[in-house]
Amino acid sequence: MKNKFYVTTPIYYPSGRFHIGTAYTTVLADSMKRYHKLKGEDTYMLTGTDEHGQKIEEKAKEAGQTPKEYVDKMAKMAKELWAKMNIQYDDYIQTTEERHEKIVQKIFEIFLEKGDIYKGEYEGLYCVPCETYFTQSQLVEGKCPDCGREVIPMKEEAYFFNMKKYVDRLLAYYDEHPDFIKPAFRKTEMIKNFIEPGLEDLCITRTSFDWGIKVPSDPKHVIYVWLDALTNYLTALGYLSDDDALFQKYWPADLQIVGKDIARFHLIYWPIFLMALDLPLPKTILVHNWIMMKDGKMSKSKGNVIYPETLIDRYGLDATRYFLLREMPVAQDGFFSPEAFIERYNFDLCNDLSNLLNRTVSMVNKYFEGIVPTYNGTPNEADKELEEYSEKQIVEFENKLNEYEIANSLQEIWNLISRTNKYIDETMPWALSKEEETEKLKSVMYHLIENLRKIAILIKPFMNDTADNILRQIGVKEANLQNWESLKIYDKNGGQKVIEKGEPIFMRLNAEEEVEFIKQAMKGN
Ligand code: ME8
Repeated sequence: MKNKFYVTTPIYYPSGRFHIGTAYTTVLADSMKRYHKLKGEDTYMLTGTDEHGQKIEEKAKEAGQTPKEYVDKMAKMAKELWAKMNIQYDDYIQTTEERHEKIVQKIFEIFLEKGDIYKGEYEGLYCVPCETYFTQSQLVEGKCPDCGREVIPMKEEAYFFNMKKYVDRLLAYYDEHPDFIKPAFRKTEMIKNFIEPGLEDLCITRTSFDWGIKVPSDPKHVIYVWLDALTNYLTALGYLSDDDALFQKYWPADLQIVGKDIARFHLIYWPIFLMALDLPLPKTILVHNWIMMKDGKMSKSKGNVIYPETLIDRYGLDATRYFLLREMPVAQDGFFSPEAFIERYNFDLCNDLSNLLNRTVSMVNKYFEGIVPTYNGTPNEADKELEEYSEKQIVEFENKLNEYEIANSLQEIWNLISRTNKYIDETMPWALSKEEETEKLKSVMYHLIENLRKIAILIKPFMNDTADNILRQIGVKEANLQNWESLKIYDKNGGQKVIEKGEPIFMRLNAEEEVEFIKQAMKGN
């Protein structure tokens, strides 16, 4: 049976345009999906929007719309952005869809019947934008520890989920499954900050607002947005519905990607809900840090927000995706600055990648009239060294990617690009041509084309169109020379390939002008 790969992003809170930080999770999930697909696995990717709660109710009112009109408009906007970013999701779930609401109600009743949910009274300090209650000791300088805004005292009759019952099982699970939480320090953080101080039972209903899924047996209660939202990963697959074929096939998820601010919900409550349903837990939950600006978080009031559309329209999708993935260490915050973006473009994409392609294609045209020379010889020292280096880099790349060190995995590809550029300088094809060293020259051209083919396959999950463009320019048409398996071989049928020189894939930018352009665009946001 083929391997399967189910990857999810958090479902987004529909509160406006997505900036490049929020787009990061989904670009990463899409890249992981494409990588597994390229390896021949049966993949499935889920994204969506988290559409209930008091904040949405208020936003819709401000916009003069019903909450449903408001969230549908937001979901449409999100889908347009994902189309522009070439995100290959298989399903988009809105938590206001019937397929989700019905099952959340079923899950609530199951918990109630099992005695995992009980009725009590909740009193606490509530952050409206985060829809979370906090205790006094969790506040930071008297304000919400997540968003820094004011909290208000609230009291209401509510249902609670008995988290304490599952704490020991959760800790044992953490212990026995080292791959469950990545990076590992997030596990320590959960234990130290939330479990050791004593995990509170979680209040899972509200009566203070209306916009949410009603408790079927007690409809003045609305199901708390986190129980509602988290279960989307199951309901989208048809869990507990008449047709649960997708659920049977894809659950448990192989990878769930979330930002650091929602780690607590995904690393503590989510696994406990799954345990209470007697369901297996996702194989890995990857928590990534944030993309920050030099002056801190992106925010409209600071005038430092950058939207993906601005970068895509001017520099192309692949440059935008590359920057996001390359600048984000995952376990630490990454930083956006106009200077860093243009530098990555000019150095990594233009100098390193685009030039390697241009130089190679021009030389095959010049020395062999555009036909990649057939090569059946024995590689000499320099060629052999290049072959071995390439093999090693592919292994390094996969090792890093499988540990979800995305930026480092891209670095390994760029090491291969640099090494291949260096190979041109070392072998000096122009001198070989003058000296009429035809066999050596053939070998150099052949190795360059083969390395470019490998580089194109390696970057394909992240930069699909650039990869296709490279493969077209170097004349690789056969599907079996574009798949992951073919990274293992040096294809001996060079003579079949005909170069199709095209435009350079990335052209050098005027750094000063472009930095200014991005700065102006940020001010305009
Ligand atoms: O959290 N850099 O939705 P959301 C990187 N609805 N990632 C960032 C970021 C930044 N600057 N800013 C935000 C929600 N994110 C809930 C999820 S899941 C059952 C419910 C990430 O739209 C953030 O960490 O506020 C989160 O993973 C995602 O964007 C969506 O955030």
